[in-house]
Amino acid sequence: GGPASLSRFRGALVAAVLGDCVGGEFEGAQEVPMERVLQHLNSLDDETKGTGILEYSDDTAMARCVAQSLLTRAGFDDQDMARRFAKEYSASPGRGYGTGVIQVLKKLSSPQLSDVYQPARDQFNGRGSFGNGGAMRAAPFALAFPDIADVKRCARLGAKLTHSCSLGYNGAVLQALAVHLSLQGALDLPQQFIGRLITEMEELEADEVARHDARILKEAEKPFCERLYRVRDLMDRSKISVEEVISELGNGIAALHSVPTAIFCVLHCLQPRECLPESYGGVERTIAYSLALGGDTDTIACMAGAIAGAHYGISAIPQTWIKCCEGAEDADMSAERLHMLYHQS
Ligand code: 8NA
Ligand code: MG
Ligand code: MG
Repeated sequence: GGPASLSRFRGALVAAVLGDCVGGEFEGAQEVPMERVLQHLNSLDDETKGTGILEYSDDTAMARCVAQSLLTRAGFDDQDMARRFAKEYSASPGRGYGTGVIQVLKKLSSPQLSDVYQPARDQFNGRGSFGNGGAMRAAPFALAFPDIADVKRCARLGAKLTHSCSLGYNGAVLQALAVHLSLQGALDLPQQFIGRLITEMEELEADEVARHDARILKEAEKPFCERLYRVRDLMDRSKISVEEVISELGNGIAALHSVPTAIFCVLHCLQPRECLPESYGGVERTIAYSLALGGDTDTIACMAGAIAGAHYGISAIPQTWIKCCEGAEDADMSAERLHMLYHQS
């Protein structure tokens, strides 16, 4: 489909859920041979195997809250979104939330709370979380607002409800921007795509607070920019080992060690790769490759899935995968409603 077509919206939200659901199998594993990844993915196609339904985790649980809040309020409403996070957590606490964020979600359910951003600010002795929990749920912001300034502002505030460290919320903005650009068809020109992300992050990371956080955490002056430059170098290489990707970009639970990695996965898989089956389309390649990196596989595959799904569209996603993943059909319906909201504004 063309820029901002319904197919792209559906692809983005559905592939994000698939990445989360199929990625759960390997979350936290440091070495994941591609053979095991392909075995796991093949079992989804084989109905006789009775894999059953793969459950979604915190990534999808929170993304559903974001989408529902944006739809119900026809825009960003921090109180409403915070309430939904808290309610979702208390209804299903066993979805694999990070150990820190649980404290925030408990505090957000208190009726006495006057500032919904305060619990997040209190995390980690006042430094705030730099985890990828803000980024993993950022895709719906890109699907709700056509204006890039709204995407940036709302993705940042939405992340700050749980992640007040700039290395946490800037990761969420980067993820939302990647989905936003992909929806517009920007991945047709990969060099320009990465160039635009770098330009945007150069501006965001020039901010005083971001520079302060980077200094405290002993990161580069502009940490996300530095990583995106590495992505740009790596994407031009025809052969690159999994070990090298992990050591250059990371595969961990920090936004800095996972959002640029997810973006790299999408770029690397724009073309067929020797290590992946020829029968695979772009979404399948991207998700399979993300899982083979190990580490925070559900979250990296979820984020890469959203960006790739926005590029290839819903037709690139196997029905057999959709049927195996909890919440995939729901995501498809939310995407349709977000598409209407986006084109209304
Ligand atoms: P979070 O805010 O609790 O952050 C995740 C973790 O990052 C924390 O528990 C800390 O260990 C560490 N961390 C974050 N900020 C700081 C800081 N300022 N100082 C020191 N340590 C810090 O949770 P989240 O919502 O960001 O979740 C991130 C990931 O963890 C997600 O992938 C989610 O699925 C979850 N998770 C990961 C694994 C895994 O093995 N990779 C397992 C279960 C859950
Ligand atoms: Mg998860
Ligand atoms: Mg995870």
